[in-house]
Amino acid sequence: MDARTIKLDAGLVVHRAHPLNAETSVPALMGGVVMPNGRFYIRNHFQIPNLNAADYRLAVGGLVRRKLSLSFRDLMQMPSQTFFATLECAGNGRTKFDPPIPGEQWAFGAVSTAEWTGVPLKAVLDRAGIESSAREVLFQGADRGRVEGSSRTIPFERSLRLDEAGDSGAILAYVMNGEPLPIHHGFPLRLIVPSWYAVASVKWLTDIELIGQPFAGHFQTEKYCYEWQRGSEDAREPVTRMQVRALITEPNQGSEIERGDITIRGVAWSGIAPIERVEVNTGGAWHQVNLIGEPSRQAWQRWELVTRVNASGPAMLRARATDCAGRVQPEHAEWNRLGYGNNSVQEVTIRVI
Ligand SMILES: Nc1nc2c(c(=O)[nH]1)N[C@H]1C(S)=C(S)[C@@H](COP(=O)(O)O)O[C@H]1N2
Ligand SMILES: [Mo]
Repeated sequence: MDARTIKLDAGLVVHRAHPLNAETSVPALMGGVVMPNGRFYIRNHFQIPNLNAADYRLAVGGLVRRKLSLSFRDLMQMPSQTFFATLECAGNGRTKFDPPIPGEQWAFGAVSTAEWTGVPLKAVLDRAGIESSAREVLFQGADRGRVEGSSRTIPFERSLRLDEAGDSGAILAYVMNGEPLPIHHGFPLRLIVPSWYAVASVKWLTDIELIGQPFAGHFQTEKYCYEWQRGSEDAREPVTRMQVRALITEPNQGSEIERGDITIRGVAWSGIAPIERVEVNTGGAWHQVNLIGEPSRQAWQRWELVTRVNASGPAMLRARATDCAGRVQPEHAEWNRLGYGNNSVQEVTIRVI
């Protein structure tokens, strides 16, 4: 199997070419349960590494009883699992924070859903045998480069605590929507940690190391942490599971809609618990929408509402999701220094004619 370069679809908005960063346009978010691979948002910190499946090896080492070096074929021969999972960049919605925050300027489209197939992480860890002194699992990608404030070259690396890794249902994925994992999304192998902000889902995975101390690398402790100002103190917390959120995918911002019955559609998800309800406001009361498909903590659910709008002129549409753990989307998510987890209620203005 070769690395496939995907044809990027017109539904992608490219923010940067080097390294490639592109979000799914809001109209493209509409519709299917999954996002076609060519429209799936792309978030890269470094240049894309070009690995080939024939000499690929996944090394598993550190505090294990048996070190492993698994070929692509070894991995394909292990029992696999397939599921739908939504990936959302923790920076999705960053442009809606005020005051503005530097970093990739994501609107709402740094989120997509795919059907992933791969080997359960647990099966690989069981094969290696975890030593009792191990505390975390560290995942390393093949991509590397320099980050601000340092002259060293570093790899993209992230860790999970052993309890988090165990509970998460993570897989080492090699198939995305029935196709070999495209190069942009981590060919030949990537971690998928369902329900977590996608930074946890390390692409181009080449090394798994069991370590005895909390990992303190750049992408773990300098980035991907909420930093809130609380009075004179600073509060800090790592980005973990996705916050509850609904997006309106139809109608589009700025569109003209005829008076009468209008159809409002969107998606909603939460990494904490399945969605319980989504309510939509067109200017007066909140209306409960119809949720479509199966509730899941791992993947978004589509929703739809047909409602009457009689007055012509500008109208503001808002959608608010609540999950089964009782988390409700806030009117305004709390501003944080690096601009993560912005799940503020989205506002879409249309013109009724
Ligand atoms: N090796 C590697 N893995 C990575 C990244 C990266 O830059 N390098 N970016 C992470 C971030 S921040 C996100 S949001 C997701 C994006 O996955 P996608 O490009 O498949 O949408 O990959 C994660 N895994
Ligand atoms: Mo991200």
